[in-house]
Amino acid sequence: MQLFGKRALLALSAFSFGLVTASTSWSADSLDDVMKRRGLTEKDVLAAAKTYVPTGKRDEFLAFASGGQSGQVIVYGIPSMRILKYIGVFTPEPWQGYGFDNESKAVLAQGRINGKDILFGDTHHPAISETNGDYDGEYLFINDKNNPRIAVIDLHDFETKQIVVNPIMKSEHGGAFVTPNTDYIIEASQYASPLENGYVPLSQFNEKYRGAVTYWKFDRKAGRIDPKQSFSLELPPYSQDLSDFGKGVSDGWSFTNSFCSERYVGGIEKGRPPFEAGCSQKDTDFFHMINWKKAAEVVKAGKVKMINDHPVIMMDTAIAEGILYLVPEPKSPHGMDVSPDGKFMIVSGKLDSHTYVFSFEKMMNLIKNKDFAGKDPYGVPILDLKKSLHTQVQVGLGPLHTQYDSKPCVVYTSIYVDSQVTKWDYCEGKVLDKLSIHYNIGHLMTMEGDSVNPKGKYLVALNKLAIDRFNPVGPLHPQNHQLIDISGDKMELLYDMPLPLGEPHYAVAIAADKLKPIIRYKSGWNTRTDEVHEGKTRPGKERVERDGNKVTVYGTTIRSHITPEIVEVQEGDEVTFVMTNLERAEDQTHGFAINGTNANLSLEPGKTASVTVTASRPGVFPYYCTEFCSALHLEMQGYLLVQPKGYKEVATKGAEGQAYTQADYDKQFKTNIETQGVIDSVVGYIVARNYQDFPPVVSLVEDATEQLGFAADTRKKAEEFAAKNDWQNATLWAGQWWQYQVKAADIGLRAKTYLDQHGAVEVKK
Ligand code: K7E
Ligand code: CUA
Repeated sequence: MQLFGKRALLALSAFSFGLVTASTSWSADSLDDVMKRRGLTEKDVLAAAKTYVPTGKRDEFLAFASGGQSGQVIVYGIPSMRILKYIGVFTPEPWQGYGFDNESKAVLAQGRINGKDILFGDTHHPAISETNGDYDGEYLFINDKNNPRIAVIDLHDFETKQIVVNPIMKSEHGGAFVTPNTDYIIEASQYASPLENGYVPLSQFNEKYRGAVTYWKFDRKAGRIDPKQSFSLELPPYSQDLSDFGKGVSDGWSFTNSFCSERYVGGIEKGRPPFEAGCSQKDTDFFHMINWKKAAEVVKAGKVKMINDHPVIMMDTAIAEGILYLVPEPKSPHGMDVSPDGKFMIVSGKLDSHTYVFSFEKMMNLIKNKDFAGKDPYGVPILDLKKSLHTQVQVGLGPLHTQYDSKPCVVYTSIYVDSQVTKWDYCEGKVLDKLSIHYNIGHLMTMEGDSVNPKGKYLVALNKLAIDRFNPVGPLHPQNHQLIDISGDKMELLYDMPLPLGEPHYAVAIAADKLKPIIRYKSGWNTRTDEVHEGKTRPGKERVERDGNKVTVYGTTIRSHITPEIVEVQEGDEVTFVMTNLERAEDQTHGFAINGTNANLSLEPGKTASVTVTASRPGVFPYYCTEFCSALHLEMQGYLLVQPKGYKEVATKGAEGQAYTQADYDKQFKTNIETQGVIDSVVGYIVARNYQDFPPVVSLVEDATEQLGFAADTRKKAEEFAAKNDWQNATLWAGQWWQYQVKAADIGLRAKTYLDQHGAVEVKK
């Protein structure tokens, strides 16, 4: 403590004598020197300048990428490609305490299937909530392909709030996509299965196996999906794939493509050709055109079958009501992307070199005139391919997904086999530019590129293979997201970003200024239910309650102590720690972990979270804060002591460390008075400047003021003990007083640095 004390004081004195000043010197290297030394071309330097975001500056867009098999969502900035966050969604994420605290465990438990915890997800398609077809930045939805589920993430705090399990699907792919006002989130099945649970032999595939599409009702006010208001449509057993909602003229309709409309059932082990052969025989597959607005009315009218307690519009009803049609599309299609005005649907055939542009107007006319080319085996009317097409463009081998530019008629399609992005004009039907990527692109994403108002500027290629792009790290390579400048006529590759968390499929990017996340919670907040936590604890109200063998610890954290510090329980007790972080200061998160357990909390400012452990064996279990939150972070500690059954206390002497005298107290007191002088000079420096023009500094000053308030309180305690000649407690409380001073000084110096770096000026009094 003394050593640190000297150092802190030195730093403080150095400041007060004006020795610590912002560095103004710059590297003597010229740009030419650096280019030569690092072997950079002018093009490299230009690309760097287009992506580099200097310290303290922020990105223009935020991307939300699916985390693939990690079951998470990855957030990064564009154009810097700096990773900002992994959001725990379907999989526990220790740093955020996700899947470790009781509150988030309850969210993950919503995703249980047949009572089983599913601890991974295969996330594919994130979708941002929309208002009038524009991203509004409030919510993010993402699907799990393997265990058909949709998660709701609140973009006010970037936390997962809800997981819903699809009641009838056994696998899915065509989700999550939203209606223009986020009334519904779509989820389409992938591999056909019986909608009921239970065994059905594959010999009954045609009759009993089915596809489906689910429309999940989103309750915007509650910020949650309402499963009671959600419904599904039974579809033929074609492997349904990607989906999109209509908008503008096509609002009210949704589109879901499919592959393996051959309905092949495989059997390679019996000497039959594999799925890949049987599922790609026909020249065309079908996309489904569904009038979801009318479907919602059909559900209201009760024309549904309840399957697993969930309303399903059966195919014959859908056909009779005129809400389901099929349109032939290139075989083994991928991608279903509706144009910003809703007039066109772009579909690519993975085994075709063409991309097909369908005209909504033409298709509606065919439907209106009952001009059908035939019916499928289930009686669903089929439209004629040629009569539905606007145009067809040769874009390259293995086209997949398409995204829209801010420039009218301009789109970008990912070309998987050729490893290219093709820029083309879907109005005129001509190719404009091609760019090679590395390697084998899946999805691609332009800024707000699937909204009614695409922003252009950048495109990210989400590549499946990285091969030789990065330093080798073993056989499992990172994924490669390549940033491409699309502001000019020619696309320009700017940057390769390795992503090592899983295989992202789709990503969406939103203008950063549309997001308004909070920086602290209302105090005592249950962040998963968005209500005041029932175990919220105010400072001074920390306590331990016992009810039989259930012990509840109502605790708090604040720089730099956990209250309580000693918790004694008996072997066999069930102990719940409900911890409230009392901090109001930005970024002052504390952690909480207990030795020998999975207890692991992340306590952001204002948050209350709980964790339950069973004291199954007697012993000494230290707990501590896992975030380096302050100079005395390591001292942010405590003990969970589990006494053996029938334990009797025995008196011992020399229990703890050191004894203090009046001289110790006087010395500490003197240090504190000196420190106060230094703090006063820091405060003087700040208030002599226009600090009120800088909101981050204003909140730092508030935080420092709070710490000084604590310092004053503890000084009183020290002096009270001193008056009673209790030098032990007097000295220790004087030490605590000094701790608060150091925290205040630390915050003050942060404020001072900020002011220096942001050009604060002296104000005349
Ligand atoms: Cu093309 Cu799941 Cu959207 Cu992968 S999907 S690439
Ligand atoms: Cu709180 Cu470390």
